[in-house]
Amino acid sequence: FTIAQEYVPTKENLEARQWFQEAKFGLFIHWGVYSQLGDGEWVMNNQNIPIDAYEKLPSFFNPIAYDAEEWVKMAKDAGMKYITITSRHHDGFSMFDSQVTDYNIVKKTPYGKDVLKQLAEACRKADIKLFFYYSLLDWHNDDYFPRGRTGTEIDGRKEGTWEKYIAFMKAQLTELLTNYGDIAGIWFDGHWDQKEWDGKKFGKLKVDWHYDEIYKLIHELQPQCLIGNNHHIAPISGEDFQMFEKDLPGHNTTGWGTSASDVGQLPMEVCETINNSWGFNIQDRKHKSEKELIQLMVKSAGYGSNLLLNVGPMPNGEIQPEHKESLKNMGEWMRANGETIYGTSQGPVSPNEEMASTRKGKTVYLHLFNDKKELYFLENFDVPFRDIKLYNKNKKVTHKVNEYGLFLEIEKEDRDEVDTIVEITLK
Ligand code: H79
Repeated sequence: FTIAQEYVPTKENLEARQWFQEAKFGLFIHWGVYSQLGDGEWVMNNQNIPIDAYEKLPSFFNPIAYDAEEWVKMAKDAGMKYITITSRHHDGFSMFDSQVTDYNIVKKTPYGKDVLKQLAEACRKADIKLFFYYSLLDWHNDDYFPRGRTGTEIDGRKEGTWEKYIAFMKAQLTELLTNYGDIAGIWFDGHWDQKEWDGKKFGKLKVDWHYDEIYKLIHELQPQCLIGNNHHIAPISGEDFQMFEKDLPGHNTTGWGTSASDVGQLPMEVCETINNSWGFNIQDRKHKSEKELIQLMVKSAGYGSNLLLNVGPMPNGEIQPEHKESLKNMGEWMRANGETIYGTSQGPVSPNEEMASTRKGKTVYLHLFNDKKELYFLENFDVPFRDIKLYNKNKKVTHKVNEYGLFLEIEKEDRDEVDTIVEITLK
């Protein structure tokens, strides 16, 4: 018998994890031929669009306004340290030059160019790291058989062979990790498609995803490449970070989130939309305010996690103007306060609706979100400290310690509508 080999990350990989953990803020990009319908990236499934009808979409995908350098500059100005882009989403269309399927941007669109290649070059020039999102599930490929629980009504696929599908994914991942320089990570999604679901929770997994082989292949090609998988369960051996979709670590407001016991020991990343859609959606009016977005980032950091914030570019290749505006504002905030976020780890006070905390060495940054409140009580705060003052202002904060914890008094004039930052210097 054989004993399963436990994954041991290489030195390069551990260094990359350290970089990742300190990076704290990245840009997620959902862009594909679906963007043209303005109804999100799930449109093929949601509207049960047959294969032959959906296959018309690439024939007029021509993003003449796409400027990779502009995207990268936007991300950088927002204070983001990396970009994660959809190389192939659930619709199965490859947004890159692939030799193992013709169903790709170079072969099937009038645009005819590899958008990932351009992005990879722009990222390299600007010193931004690049991750590829890669869907495990596929609504187009015959070999994605047995079918998962989504896409079941889509007409036009034949029955194929699972092992061929695994080989196809390996070939594409080899392309993605060979033709685009150093790739910071692969972001898998769709695992849950092959799990039973009773309307409330997931059940048994129906297939073997061959993660052992796939993860090994990735790490052999690029040892520093960080593997994450949006499977909504505790990390699997071979993974390097854990992501949380639309929920903070250990939370489950979405119904498919995680419980505290699912949160592992790996670097973490929360992903969220600026509005309520990943792919371009013309009817989405749920744009989050600057305050909501910044507080989300701060709370993520309060868990020691990164925030991967999404934009869904328009079919012409431009980013939605209101999303650009949000990112610009976040960048301004980051330039003033980034010191309290980048390179920090989880602070001594767990995040809640009213506060979060981050920590760097002997400094704790306490982030207070309620500008209506004068007295803050930090229960059981028993870390010995020297000094408490307002961040970036030369002003002490009135405070008191007793057997219950620490009391802070924040005067009205010192409160910030988005985040009042208090700096606690530890002994
Ligand atoms: O790429 C974006 C989305 O398209 C993808 N992940 C982000 C990053 C995503 N797809 N689905 N979801 C996220 C969550 C939806 C889960 C569902 Fe289900 C799968 C809804 C129905 C099937 C989980 C399983 C909830 C019910 C069954």
